[in-house]
Amino acid sequence: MQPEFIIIHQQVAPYVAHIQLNRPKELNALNLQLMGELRDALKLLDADEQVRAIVLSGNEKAFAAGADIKQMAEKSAIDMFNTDQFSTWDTIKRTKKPIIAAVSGFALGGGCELMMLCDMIVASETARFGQPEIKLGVMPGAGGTQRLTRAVGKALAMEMVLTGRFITAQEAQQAGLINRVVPVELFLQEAIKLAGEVASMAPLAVKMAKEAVLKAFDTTLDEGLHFERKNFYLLFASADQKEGMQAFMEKRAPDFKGQ
Ligand code: CO8
Repeated sequence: MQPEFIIIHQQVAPYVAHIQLNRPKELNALNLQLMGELRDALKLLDADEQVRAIVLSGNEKAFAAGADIKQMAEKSAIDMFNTDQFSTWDTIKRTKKPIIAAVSGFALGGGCELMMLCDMIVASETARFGQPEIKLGVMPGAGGTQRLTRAVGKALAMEMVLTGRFITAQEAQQAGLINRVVPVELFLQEAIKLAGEVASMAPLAVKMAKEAVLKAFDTTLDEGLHFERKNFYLLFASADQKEGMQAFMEKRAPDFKGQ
């Protein structure tokens, strides 16, 4: 069945797929159906050998303005528990291929949290980031207190989470939340370019390197180093390691096959 709230663009660059959140009238508010469609699309692309990196965007006005408040407003705690919407987020988190967020306009609440689930972030000058849940009488629930704090530090995270203040793209870049800021007309193009660069590397090395970098967020230094070393050794079992090093010695570009 065709998804209703996302659009999947295949091969926007060699080995790069693009998923666009597409509920423009609601500023891409993340309702349960949209999140389910996104989870399913990412699972498919993660298994597709023709895809090596994924770009996730909204539109110029909004990446996503958060969870769908209208869908949540009347829910009880038990409804929320039974719906278990975060299992969708847990599946998205397990995507092995890198996801590059292309952000313009609002990235708020669950939208900011979804963006932080991505591996790199390219933002337009008009992007605004925030965790305004506090203004609704709740708090972030999809990683906002954890990933934001790890990215920007306690002082700014506390301020954003406790006051709901939005920060600009410039401030977000200075704080280390995002990779780069570009003029609005270029945000998608730049994200695709960055994804294309990653997609030209050896796919197994990219996946294992992503896994190892993410490991840094939930383990000790010693365990992380051990994990890194195992992945490093494992890559010597790949044909692409032989090809990459041979190509270097022969002074030619490598031809990576993902094996
Ligand atoms: N949910 C539902 N509808 C929304 C949302 C949202 N989060 N954001 C905007 N909309 C709708 C508006 O209701 C409006 O619809 P309508 O035309 O039918 O009234 C339409 O989108 C356009 O919005 P505005 O008219 O408000 O546009 P403005 O440009 O005036 O304002 C803002 C833009 C500032 C972004 C404003 O819309 C706003 O404050 N939105 C809510 C932001 C917010 O509070 N987000 C946090 C939501 S809670 C959350 O994310 C919890 C996450 C935890 C788990 C995540 C699970 C997915």
